[in-house]
Amino acid sequence: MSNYHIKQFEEYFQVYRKSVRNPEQFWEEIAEEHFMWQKRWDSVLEWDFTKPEVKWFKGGKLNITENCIDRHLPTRGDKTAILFEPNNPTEDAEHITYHQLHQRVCQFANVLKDKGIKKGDRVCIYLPMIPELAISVLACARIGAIHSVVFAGFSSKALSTRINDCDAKMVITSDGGYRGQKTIDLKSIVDDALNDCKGIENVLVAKRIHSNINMKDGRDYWLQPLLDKANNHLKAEVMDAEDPLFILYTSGSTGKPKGMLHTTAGYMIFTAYTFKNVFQYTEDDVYWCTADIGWITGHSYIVYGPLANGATTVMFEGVPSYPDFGRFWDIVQKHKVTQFYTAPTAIRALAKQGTEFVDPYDLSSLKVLGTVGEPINEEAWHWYNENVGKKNSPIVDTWWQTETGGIMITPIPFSTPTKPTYATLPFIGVQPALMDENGDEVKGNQVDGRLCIKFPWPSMARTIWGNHQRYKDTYFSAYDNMYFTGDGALRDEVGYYRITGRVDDVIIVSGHNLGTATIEDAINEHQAVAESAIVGFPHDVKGNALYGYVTLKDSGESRNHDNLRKEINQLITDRIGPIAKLDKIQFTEGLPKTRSGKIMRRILRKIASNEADQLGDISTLLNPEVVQNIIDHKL
Ligand code: 7RM
Repeated sequence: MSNYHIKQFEEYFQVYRKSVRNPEQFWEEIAEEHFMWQKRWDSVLEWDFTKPEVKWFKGGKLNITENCIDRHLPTRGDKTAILFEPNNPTEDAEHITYHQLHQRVCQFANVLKDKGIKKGDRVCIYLPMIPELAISVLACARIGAIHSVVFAGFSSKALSTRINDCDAKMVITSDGGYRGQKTIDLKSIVDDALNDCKGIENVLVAKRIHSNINMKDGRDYWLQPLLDKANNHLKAEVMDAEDPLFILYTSGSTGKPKGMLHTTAGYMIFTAYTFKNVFQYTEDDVYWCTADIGWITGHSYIVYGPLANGATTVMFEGVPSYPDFGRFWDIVQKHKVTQFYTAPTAIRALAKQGTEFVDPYDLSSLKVLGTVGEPINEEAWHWYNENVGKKNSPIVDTWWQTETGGIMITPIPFSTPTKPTYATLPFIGVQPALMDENGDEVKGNQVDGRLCIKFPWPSMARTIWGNHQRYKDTYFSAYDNMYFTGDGALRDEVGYYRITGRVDDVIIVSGHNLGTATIEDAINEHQAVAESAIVGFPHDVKGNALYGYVTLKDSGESRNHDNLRKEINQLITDRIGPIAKLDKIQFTEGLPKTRSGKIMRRILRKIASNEADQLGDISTLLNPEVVQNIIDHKL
């Protein structure tokens, strides 16, 4: 039996037990046998959640790019590392081999050094999903610079806030990017942002859409001529196991984004190990995660995890709806994708279009399907299982966070029996706990509580950049000696976990705890409903009452809204009980969403509570325009 590759349910239990009984011995063995080090560590783990401080493999020396690239060269030099599928389906896909990736990363790293970037400097990357994005991330890691990727859909204001928060010295961007039929002018957004950023010395600009852009003399440089002159070899910087690898911003309960800091060795080991097992990756697979590298899912499961395993990882520039809603399946067929990892919001959007966009494609290459980002509702789960997986590919519902760095609760496909809407069991080395309001752990099964983690895992974020106190307050203060996730969860009769949503999405009505996700599931069963979001608003008898925002599949006024309201409340009564009935149901054209597809219930809650004047900055939403419309039609 190999601890590195779990193939059976029995093995999962055995390895899990080992990993929690003696975590240091367990992770030491994985680190030793499956990675390349320049110097061995002095201690495997030192930790103290009260400070909080966590150190994995202290004193160990390595470079993550040697593990992700160099070590594969003798055996996989000509294998495709990155398979780039452009926005335009008639443009050829680009196969970047490990050998080519090595050269391109070294060239890029030499350019960074030439421009004065040193170990520990922060480099902001604001690029669309083109190969330069993955390559620049790796180039930073090669020289020990800390990358801070900002999703290229964020506004100039969001960009400047992130550049200034970490004092970045350089921005890497492009003239623009393609997204379906549209182009986005990234360079002008950067120019705007930099009016507020005094610390930026240089901007490197990749050419993608050949648009006419402004280049500021002495500050801005076209990337390609610099790369052409750069040497394609560079010895990797020797990094300490706990040296910072990257910062990635995530939104918190307050307005200011949190710069989550991840370090080198633990992050590498956990993303690699989870990738191998959660996707049951084997040598000739073609793995595709549809996320953007601007999110943690892209960092861990497009770039680092797959490359650390010598995998072929697909990078898709476009959107699921271009040239039509069959694009994902066209790509799966074309590249014979074996593992496909996406978000519930994408599945729901595709399901809404009907099966005529899926049925024509040969999806028989698929072995494992994954979801991540939010709770997946039953309807979407079944649609995915039936129409994409043909009931023949296990679905891994993977729960994790920017803060956790890697997948924490998940089935192991072909081993763990799956159950719709359940992320199932903790991954190897992960020790979850459910906590009640009094700060006590809820033991046993068929219980619910707030999801915490009791013991460090290798890829946990080490701090919030520049604000360790906020890190402590947000994650280590709700419960003693626990990492608090901010999510609620239940554990069923066999110990499976179901993530019920952010704890701030639980609404207490007349003393009853109601999960918005549960109510939304009930509503979404209605055949006319496309999507819904429930929030609480103050009620003088019940404490809180429920306000539902509902979008319909057919937005035309073809249905009587009062009848629909009755039917929806009847469904809720049937599924949950009359206590969960909604006081108000507003039909709307759309729901405000983050760029990663999460419904912004905070905004809906303010509107329902007559606090629409306190919405704060909504410019980073995917669709800020729906907000005014919702306010105008508030009930
Ligand atoms: C990977 C990612 C984290 C939050 C997390 C949850 C929610 C993520 C699932 C999920 C239910 C899942 N990082 N979440 N995965 N909820 N089931 N499988 O999304 O930092 O952007 O978001 O997302 O609330 O706390 S994230």
